[in-house]
Amino acid sequence: MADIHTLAQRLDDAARSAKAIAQLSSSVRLTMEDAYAIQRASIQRRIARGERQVGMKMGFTSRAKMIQMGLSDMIWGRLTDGMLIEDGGVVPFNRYVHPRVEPEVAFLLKSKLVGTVTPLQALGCVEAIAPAIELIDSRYENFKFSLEDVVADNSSSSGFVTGGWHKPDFDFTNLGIVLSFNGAAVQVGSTAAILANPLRSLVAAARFAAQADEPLQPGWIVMAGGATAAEALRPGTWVECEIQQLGRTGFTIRA
Ligand code: OOG
Ligand code: MG
Repeated sequence: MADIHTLAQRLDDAARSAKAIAQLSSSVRLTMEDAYAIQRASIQRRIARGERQVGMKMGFTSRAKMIQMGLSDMIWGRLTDGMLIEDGGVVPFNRYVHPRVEPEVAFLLKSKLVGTVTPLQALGCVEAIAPAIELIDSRYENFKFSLEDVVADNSSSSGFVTGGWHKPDFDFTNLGIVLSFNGAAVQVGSTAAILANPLRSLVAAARFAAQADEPLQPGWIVMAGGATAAEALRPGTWVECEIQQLGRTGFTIRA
């Protein structure tokens, strides 16, 4: 049986020092239950240092992401205010091990959401939607992991930025997306790549929240998952995500 707290500390230390570690599964046998317990314990360490949970992220909700990472089950992670990147802000490269970015859609919740819900019920809990970028950074060497390893590592969650919020009173199921580095497109896609409708990611998030007994809270942000494959960041890059009808968001990663 894995020692949850020791493993959580190993991952938390790796994230804070931006030093990669070996996959946990190379030395211990982990179940998915262990993996989520480790994730929870590592986030509790952040909370104990004064961070606050501000939402949830979904992972592997598009074919592009599943194919890129060779994994095909949906996963989730916890977002804290310490991961928030200011829209148009600057972050230092050396805070991360081997950062990547991916274009996403973010939901801002206006009411509690948990359990088995329909897409329409999920939509009823959404205050607004925004274009977003997730900065993922695996704490494992070579950005390689099993499903249990990545879940324990908070599903690679490391940073996120959101643009302007829009009332969700229009059809956002198939909006064009461009992810660009220094103004040049590096990934193009559509919100339809996210489970054919990003609301389905929110439906899944509500189900996971019920399993974890941690309802999604009003004011929380839910990141729907990368719509395209992730792109590796190089120091000194201005990253931007533009989504049709939703506008843009971005940041610069400093050398
Ligand atoms: C795991 C996290 C996946 C997404 O949006 O699919 C994820 C990873 O690719 O490192 O964030
Ligand atoms: Mg993501």
